[in-house]
Amino acid sequence: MSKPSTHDNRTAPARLQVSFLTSAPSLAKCPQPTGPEVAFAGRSNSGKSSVLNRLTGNRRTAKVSKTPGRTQLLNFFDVKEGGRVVDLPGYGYARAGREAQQRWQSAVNEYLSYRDILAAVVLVTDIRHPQQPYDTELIGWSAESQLPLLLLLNKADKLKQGARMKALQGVRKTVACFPQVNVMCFSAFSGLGHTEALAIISAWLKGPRSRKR
Ligand SMILES: Nc1nc2c(ncn2[C@@H]2O[C@H](COP(=O)(O)OP(=O)(O)OP(=O)(O)O)[C@@H](O)[C@H]2O)c(=O)[nH]1
Ligand SMILES: [Mg+2]
Repeated sequence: MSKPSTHDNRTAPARLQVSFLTSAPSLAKCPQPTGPEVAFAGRSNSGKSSVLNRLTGNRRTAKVSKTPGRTQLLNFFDVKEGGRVVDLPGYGYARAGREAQQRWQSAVNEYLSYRDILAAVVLVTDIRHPQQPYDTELIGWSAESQLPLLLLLNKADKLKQGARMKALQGVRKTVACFPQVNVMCFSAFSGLGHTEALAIISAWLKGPRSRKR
């Protein structure tokens, strides 16, 4: 028999255990709220779905695609230990057509503005192009809404260590005035940042059920 590990992992799960609940095209069609929800937002193709898959340890949780605009609905997943995670459609995908873009955009905006059960947001950006226009707006909005935000500089595997740290420091400086924002490098490919991000998200999912309005 192997020797038992001295490392206690009971407080930090190794992955988020989720099951797909439903997809919604608008706030009105969202499922009945239960526990806290953590939403994954960001530009199209920044890797929101891939990040979620890394956190669940299952490549098939959310659909990933090289073609931007893959996620077109609000996708809800029940988390085994309580709460939900929501994979949102991305913003800024010009080729989707103005009408489709506006439809997703207004569904995302409505969800972020009026979903009382929303506990926190994971903002996924590409480390090579962080803080694009709408990203900055979302950060400002989370401050006004008093909603915690985890800013992931995803695709960190695309940069060498020096460039990665430079990007991280640059972004940290610009968000220093937002105490509700936590920034970290992440790679859905290599798993960099996985443990830290998971600890933060798990704590949010166990937190109070709704935000103050
Ligand atoms: N190198 C690298 N590529 C990544 C990483 N995360 C995602 N990608 C790639 O980026 C592309 C977009 O990934 P998705 O997870 O579908 O992105 P998304 O933000 O959900 O996109 P939409 O649903 O269109 O908004 C895919 O080709 C992924 O394989 C990462 O950490 N490193
Ligand atoms: Mg997606």
